[in-house]
Amino acid sequence: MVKPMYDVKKGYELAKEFYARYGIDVDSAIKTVDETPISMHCWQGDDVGGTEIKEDKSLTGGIQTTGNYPGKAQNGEQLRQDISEALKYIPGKIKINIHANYIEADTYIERDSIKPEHYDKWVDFAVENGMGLDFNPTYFAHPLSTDKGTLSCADENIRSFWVRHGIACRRIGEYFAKKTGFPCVINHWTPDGDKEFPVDALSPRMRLKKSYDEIFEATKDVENVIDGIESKVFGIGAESYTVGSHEFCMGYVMKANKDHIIATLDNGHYHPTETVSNKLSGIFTFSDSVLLHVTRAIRWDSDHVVGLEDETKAIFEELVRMGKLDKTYVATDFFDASINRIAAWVIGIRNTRKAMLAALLQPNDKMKQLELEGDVTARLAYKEEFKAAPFALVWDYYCEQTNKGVGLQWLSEVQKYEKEVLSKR
Ligand code: RNT
Ligand code: ZN
Repeated sequence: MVKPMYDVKKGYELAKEFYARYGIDVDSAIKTVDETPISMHCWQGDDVGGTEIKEDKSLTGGIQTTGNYPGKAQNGEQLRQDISEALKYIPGKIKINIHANYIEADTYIERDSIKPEHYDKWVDFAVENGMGLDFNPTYFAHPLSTDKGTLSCADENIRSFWVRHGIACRRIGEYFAKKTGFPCVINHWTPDGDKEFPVDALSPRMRLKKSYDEIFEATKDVENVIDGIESKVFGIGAESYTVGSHEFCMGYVMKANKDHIIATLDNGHYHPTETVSNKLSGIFTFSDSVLLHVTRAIRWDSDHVVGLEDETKAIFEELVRMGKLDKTYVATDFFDASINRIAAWVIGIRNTRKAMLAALLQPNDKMKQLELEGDVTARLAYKEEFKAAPFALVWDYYCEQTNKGVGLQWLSEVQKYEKEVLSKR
């Protein structure tokens, strides 16, 4: 890699001195950041297309990738090659997160008949790299996923088909955990909803509850799998009503009262004035854990690449200040097809980890103390002061230490890969 543009070590020493004045231990912050896993979503690499053997691979369910940047991965091999390229520039512990439609079999396998061995190439990849493997049922992009719904469908044949899919996925999750040695986090998201507000809003929700109950009951022997239940405010084509609303999903998780069933909060899934950062303490009052889908919503659930913006930082500040970072499963979920897809991963996941570091490099105990004493003036002074603290110098040092590229060093490498590999696809 090209030489650093400045003396990174010197910058780190200076920053260390700055933070020490506030009693902040830079090295322990680096250690925490490095050891906190981020689950890297595979679907940024191919616009959520998947690797099922079928004609129509169009994306449905009210989510969309926009853009047509050349070089998208065409199969599992290419996708893993691209993930490996991105991982060269992403520091810290990573898990790989795949969807059921990233199956690799010789023929089309129906979603309710998928088996662990259909994912062995992903398992081998994870094991070779010492990483955990997370999973997601794919309740969308399928002829039986229509505006009639999936797990909430009134047609019993369709509903039970998707229940069987959920069951198969939990068994596959257990297999992943066994093979990799890391627990498998599964996220359940259904696109079910209505363009208009339904006359009967309750029945679909009762059926969704019944479906989740059936999935968990049928697989209650499954071990080392954690299940996130993801809510959403609306999707394209289902603007008025979402069966798995926030209240529904939170209600389901709390009522289930099982360690492995937790809420998934995707920060693209709320009204613009609602923030995930502000919801976390409410969730943790009643639940021991949470699954995060870190994304960036522009006006809607647009799934832009994660930015180092206020809400991203606020989410990690909340987790650090509550002492819940190690109780949180952090996963990324965005899909931008308008830029180099490897750069999208690198920018978004680096930003996620950078926000984590920025949150750890704050006088959190001091600010809590000031708040307790009612010194709200000093609290604001500290908060504002640390927005411009030199955490980037610590970040650069961390990237150098882990050999993941300081600053924009990764960019020319990714451009080279685009020229040598992506442009030839
Ligand atoms: C959709 C949800 C869901 C998906 C992935 C592909 O709005 O965020 O998590 O993005 O499962
Ligand atoms: Zn999501």
